[in-house]
Amino acid sequence: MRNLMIAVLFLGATACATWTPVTATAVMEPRSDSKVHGTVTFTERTAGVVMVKLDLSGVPEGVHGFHVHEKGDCSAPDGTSAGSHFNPHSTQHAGPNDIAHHAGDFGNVIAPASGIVKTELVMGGVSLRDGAIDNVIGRGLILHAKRDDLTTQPTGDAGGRIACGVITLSGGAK
Ligand SMILES: [Cu+2]
Ligand SMILES: [Zn+2]
Repeated sequence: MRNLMIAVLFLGATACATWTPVTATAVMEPRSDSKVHGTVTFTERTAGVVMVKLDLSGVPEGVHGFHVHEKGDCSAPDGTSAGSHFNPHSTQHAGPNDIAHHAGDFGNVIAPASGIVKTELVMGGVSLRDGAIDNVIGRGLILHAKRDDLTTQPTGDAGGRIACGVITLSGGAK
């Protein structure tokens, strides 16, 4: 009975919410002598579900770890200024589909021989909203040289940082 009550309350809240989509952009710049350029756009239409659209070029063919890092600081030539993976819940490193993972663990992206990566990811457990503990606005977005093995702590052994951008609000928020 209690569960039913909670479900009804939740549905009511969802139906009443007036939700303006929030959008953000990270302009990705090359690091560690790479040639990666492009943009990544974030859209949150439903609370806690963020579409992440990559539009990159110059990416070496292969599989590359992709994460939100805690600091929105891309100043270092090797991208290390962005710090560790964004981890507001103090969990272990894993993949985005694992129940427990860093909020910033976006898994891997695959680059074809053309070096052009146009793909869209759907991420839960992150937000673009002011005041949310898992808000990624102002944090660093990093593309790595190697595959994230989704296991090795605390980085996934994804190697160097070949692109970095700061996630910046671009629309929808007050
Ligand atoms: Cu990373
Ligand atoms: Zn991680």
